[in-house]
Amino acid sequence: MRIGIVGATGAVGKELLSVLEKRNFPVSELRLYASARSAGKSLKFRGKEVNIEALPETPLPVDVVLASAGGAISKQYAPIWAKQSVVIDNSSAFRYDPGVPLIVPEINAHAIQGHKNIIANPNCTTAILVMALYPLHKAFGAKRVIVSTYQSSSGAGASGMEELLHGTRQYLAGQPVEHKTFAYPLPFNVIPHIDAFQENGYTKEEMKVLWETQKIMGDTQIRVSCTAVRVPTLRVHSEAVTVEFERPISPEAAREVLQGAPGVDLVDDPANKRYPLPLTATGKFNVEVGRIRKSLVFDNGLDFFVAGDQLLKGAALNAVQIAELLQKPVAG
Ligand code: A2P
Ligand code: 11C
Repeated sequence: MRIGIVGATGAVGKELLSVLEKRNFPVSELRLYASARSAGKSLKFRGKEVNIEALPETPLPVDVVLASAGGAISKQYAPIWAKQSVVIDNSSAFRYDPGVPLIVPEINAHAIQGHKNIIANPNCTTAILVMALYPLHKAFGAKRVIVSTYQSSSGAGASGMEELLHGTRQYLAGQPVEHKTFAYPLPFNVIPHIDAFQENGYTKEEMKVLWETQKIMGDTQIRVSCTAVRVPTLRVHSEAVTVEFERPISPEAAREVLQGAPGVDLVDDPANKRYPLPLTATGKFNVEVGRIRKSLVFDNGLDFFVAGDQLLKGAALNAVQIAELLQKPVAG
């Protein structure tokens, strides 16, 4: 396949190159696009330098566009790219369009059928949540979900990571900590504010977790309440999750389900200090799940903790997995 990466120099763009390599994706030709600032620079793919081009305003000469340059670029250009290519879009621009599939391949690969050349990749927080939630939902019927997130700086892109590193150096040097990407300095802080506040008091990031969980799991009845918090890690989003199920559930039964779930690593041995961590989930394709215990609040309730590399399963890996689906017929 001829592949184009839009936003190739960004935090997700760089991971797309690495995931295509690691999964040995059949790339016949690779085109890299970014802003005019990056035109003329290059990035390495399979040992060769590939030139970065300024994004043109025309359709792109590729079979698949992997887009990760933000919602505004996708909104403006995806309909143009879709004339000639299948667009796998990492932004939220088309996710809530009923005609656009929103895909996590382990969960709803079938929904890709009938796509009209734009396929949406979910928000990273949602993708990591549903990897653990969906297998449990299938087995026990999830009704209500309460999530608190611990989201890394790279969720805000390369500038977020840079702001955390730079700010940490400033803090340790006793200097004032500058910030632009985040509402407050992030080093040695946590910030309960990701994306814009909505009329109902939730942020857009928090509402995305509800909207997208319902769409991916194909269940508009499931209720999800999220508190999204930025923490000073470089990558991996972690989430504390409480779920009330329709049917009785025990930690043992949940572990049995998650043990066999695709894309999930059960890391749940607290006696030996084994539980999900950004430290161990960084760079991993699978999402770690642990700290599984019976809820003290809900009958048929379960508490657990997930940690997933949001640049991978939450973005680049999931996008490449969607491109892999395009290569083979999907069972209904
Ligand atoms: P550039 O590096 O040239 O600014 P991140 O999500 O890490 O912030 O990355 C955003 C990506 O989107 C980068 O690759 C960035 O390229 C790219 N980008 C930003 N603005 C544009 C634009 N106007 N046209 C094309 N790509 C853009
Ligand atoms: C963050 N989850 O951590 C956001 C970034 O809907 O694709 C991803 C936003 C999105 O800031």
